[in-house]
Amino acid sequence: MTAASPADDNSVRLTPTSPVAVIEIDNPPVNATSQAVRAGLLAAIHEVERNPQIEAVVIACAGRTFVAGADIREFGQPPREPHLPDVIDAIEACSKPVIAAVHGTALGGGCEIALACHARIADPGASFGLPEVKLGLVPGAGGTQRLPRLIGLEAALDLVSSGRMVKAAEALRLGLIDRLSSGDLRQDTMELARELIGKQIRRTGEQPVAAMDGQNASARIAEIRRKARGAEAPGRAAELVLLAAELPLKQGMARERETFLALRSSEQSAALRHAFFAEREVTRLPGFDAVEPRSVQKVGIVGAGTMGSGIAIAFADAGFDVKVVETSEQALAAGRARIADTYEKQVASGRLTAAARDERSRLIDYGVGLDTLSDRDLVVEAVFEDLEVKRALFRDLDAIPKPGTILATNTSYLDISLIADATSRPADVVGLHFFSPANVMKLLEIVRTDATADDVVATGLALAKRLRKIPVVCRVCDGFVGNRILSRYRQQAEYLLEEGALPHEVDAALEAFGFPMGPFAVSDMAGLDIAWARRKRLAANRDPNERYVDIADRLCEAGRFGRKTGAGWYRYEAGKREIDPAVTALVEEASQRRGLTRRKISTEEIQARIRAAIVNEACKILDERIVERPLDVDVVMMHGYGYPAWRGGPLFEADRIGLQPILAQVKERAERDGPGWEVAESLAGRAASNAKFYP
Ligand code: 3H9
Repeated sequence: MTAASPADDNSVRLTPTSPVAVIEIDNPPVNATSQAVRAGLLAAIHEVERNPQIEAVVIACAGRTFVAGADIREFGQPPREPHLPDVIDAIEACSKPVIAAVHGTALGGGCEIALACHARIADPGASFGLPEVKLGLVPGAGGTQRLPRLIGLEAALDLVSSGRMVKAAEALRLGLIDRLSSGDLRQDTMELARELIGKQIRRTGEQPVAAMDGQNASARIAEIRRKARGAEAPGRAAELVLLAAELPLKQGMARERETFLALRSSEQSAALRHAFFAEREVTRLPGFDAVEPRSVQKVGIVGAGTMGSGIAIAFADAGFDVKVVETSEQALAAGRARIADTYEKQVASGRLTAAARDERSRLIDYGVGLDTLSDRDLVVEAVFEDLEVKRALFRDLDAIPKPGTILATNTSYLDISLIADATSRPADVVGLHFFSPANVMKLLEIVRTDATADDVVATGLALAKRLRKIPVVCRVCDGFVGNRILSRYRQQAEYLLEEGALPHEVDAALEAFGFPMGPFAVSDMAGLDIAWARRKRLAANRDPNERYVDIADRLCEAGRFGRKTGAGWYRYEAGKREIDPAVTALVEEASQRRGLTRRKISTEEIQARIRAAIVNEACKILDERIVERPLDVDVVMMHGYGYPAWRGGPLFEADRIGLQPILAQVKERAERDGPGWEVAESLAGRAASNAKFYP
């Protein structure tokens, strides 16, 4: 029997074998439900209904995955018929059994197709999820109404409001799928289809849903909204899920569609779509398409402190051969214990199996002294943040690994060109700035000097992909992209203290903005001592005209290094953060020393000033060509510094709200705050002409 193609572009093929036919979706790269796929699926279902030889049908996908959702690129355009909910309704209404054969990821609209089938079978490696909330949407093709009918309200609330994916085994436990394939997925699905011929069809939309107690439901919704930190979609999605217990499918779906269409044209969804594509775009550096990366399998890590251990784990988790070196047996033992402890915690919490821990631990070898690094393809230095210490280390390192080995530094502020100059091979030197904890945080700044070879930068990008990190390539400047912006943002936060705000007010305003934590709470968590040491080192070179707030120095002088000492910007009673009158007194004294009369500062002013500080510094970074594109800054801020993704990052957001008010705010700060706060050229130019950072 030959395959017919109900889609114009061959993206959906029907093989009308008897008694079980196969509909195959083939729309690379991820089988998204483009208009052609929707039309093709509908035509195929109609043909299945019409053809008396067909008694059951399998829906399967070609390529690496089942349908990974609606085509996100179509969201900026008016919806085109046939709409996915109608196609999916036709699947569910089919008078012959329809079985989904799932491999790869069944996400969003793809998961919704599977939910509407009359049975679902999956490859053990498959995953399922409704990630629409991550795009500022709710599922729009029945997901909120059908999922609870299969797995109950409680579990559906969790999946729909978090957007989390579940693996096939969990999907089976939850009742989302009926069977796991034990070998050949297609064959197993055909078998299941034959079993279902002549049996009563089980339609998901007709299944009852047990309601949830009203109080419990309200508490869950409140909790979901709180966790969403300003993102609208999770709460809206959760409300729709609850409707499944109250309304028949058709009415529930009408409500879902209405919400979906409203959110599809929302600012938050536009921002989150930008975030989605920006995360992928950063991996493609203009002009680097044809540059071949170097081959890396053996990695050396110098330094087994917090950063070094985290980096070692990140590489071992990705299957690299890792060697960690320290200067003494004692320091090495401490590092080894730190790594073992991290893995133990992962096993205890169920995130890692004992077998995986053993396998990863085996990939990490330990040694004393740099000499043991001679066979490495890449060496990452993660020692004390001091230029001379690092230069000396690179001088020693220069003589050891073979030619072509990449020498990377994990510095977060220092001038990498000066570090590279300490070697005879500056073209092989690059910054790989990991964020703490390095095995968890996704962001990786790849810092190139003027001398760094192109294939070294390309290797950084290729490594990021293997490490499952999000890379942003930038050039050298103090603090690179993220820490440079952070310094300005923190400085502005401290100015606010001197002028009348208190630490908890600044933190609360920024948490209301959508940051997971305000800057003072973050600082207490990270510890105040490292930044203090850095300020002391830089004190001699500081511009005496720059407005300098010394409250943090005074906290440190009093031994208040943050959570670890029980006190910092707050005091901690049994781990709980509390406002400390001693800090209030220090802040008020600082205002007096500066001769400022304290005033009440509104949440809006705090947010506007911090935003202006971030955008202005981001523009300076663009002006200096530290990064190539505005989206590079957005990605750094969203993935390394908690800038709310539903705002799309600072530069995307600046365009959406308009540059004029931001420019006005920056000008005012520049006048008041003096050196360091000059208006960025590109901000002044763009705002004056109303041009935008994004087209
Ligand atoms: C939805 O379904 C709404 C419905 O409820 C209702 C409708 C009415 N569309 O990530 P990768 C591209 S909302 C268009 O690098 P991986 C991606 O841009 C949707 N394009 O691969 C990239 O292109 P390029 C719900 C898409 O293996 C290429 O595919 N679904 C889409 O690391 C490879 O992607 C989602 O939110 C798409 N839906 O990860 C799922 N998806 O090569 C979003 C991917 O030009 N997708 N592309 O850069 C993902 O999470 C990951 O892509 C996936 C593969 C896990 C599938």
